[in-house]
Amino acid sequence: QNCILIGAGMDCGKRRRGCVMGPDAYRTAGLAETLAELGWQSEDRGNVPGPVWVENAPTGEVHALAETIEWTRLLTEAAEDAMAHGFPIFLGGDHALSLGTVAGVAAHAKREGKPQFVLWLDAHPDINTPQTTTSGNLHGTPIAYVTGQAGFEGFPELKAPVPPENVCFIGLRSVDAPERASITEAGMTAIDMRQIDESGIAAPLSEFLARVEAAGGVLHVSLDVDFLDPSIAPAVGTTVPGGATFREAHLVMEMLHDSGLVTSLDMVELNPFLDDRGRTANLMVDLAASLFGRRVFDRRTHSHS
Ligand code: DIR
Ligand code: MN
Ligand code: MN
Ligand code: MN
Repeated sequence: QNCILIGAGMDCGKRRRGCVMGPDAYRTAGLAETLAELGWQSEDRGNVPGPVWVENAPTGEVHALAETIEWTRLLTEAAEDAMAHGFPIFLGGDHALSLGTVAGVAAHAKREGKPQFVLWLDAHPDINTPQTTTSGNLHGTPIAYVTGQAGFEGFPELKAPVPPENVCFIGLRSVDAPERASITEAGMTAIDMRQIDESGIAAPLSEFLARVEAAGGVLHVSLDVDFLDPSIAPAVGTTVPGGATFREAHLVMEMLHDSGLVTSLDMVELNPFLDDRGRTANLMVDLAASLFGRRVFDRRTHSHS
């Protein structure tokens, strides 16, 4: 069992800076050591040398477009390559990095002849396009890009668009009007916080995992820090109250582990500059530990290789 750690300190997907420090915060919090305790060897490939956005570079209404396109190219390649060598963990960096990571893992899945599924754990669906965004922040756009929506001129051509029905959002509580429209139109599975209040988080997740399993699919998980309630995870620029609790988040990760379906992971939007003595970085590493098999007792009902 081999993990590949890829630092992607992308910081130009929004205006507030600090996500550039994310990869080293995860290393400092002991990610590799934690994985080793769980029987996973990791190969740390260091940080992808993407372009650094500089304040006075020319930008239009969309923030750091050229830099984001270049990051997308680099990360698509890095992700597709890493998939052939192990389980990649992309250490963000802001959520714009998923423009590349999801495109790359989906390209790999296509070559393997397997359908790619995506679980988006986030307060936001990140399904704006460069046309619909009102913030101009491209970290709010990766789902639109990877599902092949129009409006991404200049970005690398997608080798394998993810079918919208293969996307599941969990944790939504901040959705822009054009985003709501495209989620409905595309028929994506969108679990908002109200549904979690009403049914618990396990039922809708089980339903989605059963679909992935039945399709013989592989699953990419994209974990945004703001999926979590800000009271337990303050180190993120876009805090939204009413997020997942400590146990809801661990339960998701534990169930994902038991499913045996997850083949790649993004850990995004950690801004260590906003953290409180490393508690958010530590929590994110602990959540990764649950995904990689840390548990109190074994409850597995079926096993995958
Ligand atoms: C908003 C916020 N929907 C936007 N998105 C955020 O800027 O497009 N995503 N914060 O994480
Ligand atoms: Mn996000
Ligand atoms: Mn978010
Ligand atoms: Mn399986």
